[in-house]
Amino acid sequence: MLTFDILTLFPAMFVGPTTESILKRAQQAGLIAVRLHNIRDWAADRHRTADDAPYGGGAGMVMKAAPLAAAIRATVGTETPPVILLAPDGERFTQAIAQELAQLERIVLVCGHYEGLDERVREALITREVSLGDYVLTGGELAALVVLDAVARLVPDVLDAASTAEESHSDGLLEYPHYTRPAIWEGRPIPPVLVSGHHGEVAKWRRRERLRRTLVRRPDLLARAYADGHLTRADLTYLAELGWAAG
Ligand code: 4GS
Repeated sequence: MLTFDILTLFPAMFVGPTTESILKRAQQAGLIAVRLHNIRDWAADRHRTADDAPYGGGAGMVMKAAPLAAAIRATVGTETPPVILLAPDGERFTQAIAQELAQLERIVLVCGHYEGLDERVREALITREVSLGDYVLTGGELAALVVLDAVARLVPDVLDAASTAEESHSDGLLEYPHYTRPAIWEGRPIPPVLVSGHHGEVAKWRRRERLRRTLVRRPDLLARAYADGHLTRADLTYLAELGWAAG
């Protein structure tokens, strides 16, 4: 069981995404737990203030240290889970990080909002910072949901093993194209090999499609797959036919 503790000023933002489909089923099956904590619940004053104006002036508001720190400390308790802040200056979130986090028993996700949090909370209590990418969101909530989703689906039995084994980014190649009935749609036929009944030929075609698509769309990933030893002699022969030379 992997428990996600999510600290946020807007717990309602998590309701739809965590109460539908696979994340809903994973919780019902006891494979993951999602616990939402409203940072405001740790504010000391009558107005439950969680933010304040920045020292030194400037636009926007800053998340106050005390309520956020109290929320983190109460949530962490006596255990030592990673306390991960979602922020654009963190390390880029990748499938490798998702794999790493999926091995843990507990993850605390802290959603920054406004201009950010008081830097001293970062220094004192945040153990890791993760960014979805080089763009600016209104808050860390959507980023936390992406991390939650990508990690939860890697927890054993949340999906069937086959669906995570071959997919994009797990072995560094993009996926092969998928088709379902009808065999001809708006004049477009499916690749005949898929109905040939030759499983070996299907597997070979799919591997080649993965290589070709990765070469065309993400040559950076192909170079990485090569460097990581994910490409076979047969792969390299096919790629050479496409004009790709390693390095
Ligand atoms: C991201 C991001 C982000 C930054 C939160 C501005 C509100 C916002 N969080 N990956 N303040 N990219 N956060 O844009 O994680």
